[in-house]
Amino acid sequence: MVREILIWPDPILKQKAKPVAKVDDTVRALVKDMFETMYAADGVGLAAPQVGVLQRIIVLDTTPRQPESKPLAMINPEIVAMEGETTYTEGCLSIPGESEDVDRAAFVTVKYLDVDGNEQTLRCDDLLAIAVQHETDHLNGTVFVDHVSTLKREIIRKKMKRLKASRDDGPRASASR
Ligand code: GNR
Ligand code: NI
Repeated sequence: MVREILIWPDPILKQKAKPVAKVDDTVRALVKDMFETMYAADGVGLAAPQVGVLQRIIVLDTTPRQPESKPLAMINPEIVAMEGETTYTEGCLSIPGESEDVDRAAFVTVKYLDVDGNEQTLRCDDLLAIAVQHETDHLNGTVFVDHVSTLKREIIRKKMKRLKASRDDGPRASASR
């Protein structure tokens, strides 16, 4: 089931998500919905708080629609090492149409539970390293605009206010605002 993605700013997106106590069928059903939602929205990652669930779960696929596409679901992910520096122009499904440069670590090592509850460790590079940092930010109540200047953030806040207004009562009504 494709779920609705919350648009920033939303109080849910500012909260810290809770660790998953047990990887059970409810968690696996949520992971399935998160993949469906991420692919439907053409994203490369999605964090549970974006669909209104304050649990520490993220899904990733940095090469969707490719034969070697590798869907990754991470439960209780924890970045245990960061190396190097890089800058990437990031977007977010909760901030549609906007993108800004964000400084990140170039490589991250992440520990997590897979959907079978087994502990995994993965060293990530390229877009996957960026996405893991972007998604774990979501679990801590942070979005990419929290890493840019106040001015840029406030401009984006106004744009999202207009976007939400147009979704709430149609583009016609918001055209006069
Ligand atoms: O789909 C997404 N693309 C993206 C591009 C650059 C840096 C980060 C991302 S993650 C984003 C999906 C999303 O909002 N996940 O929370
Ligand atoms: Ni995002």
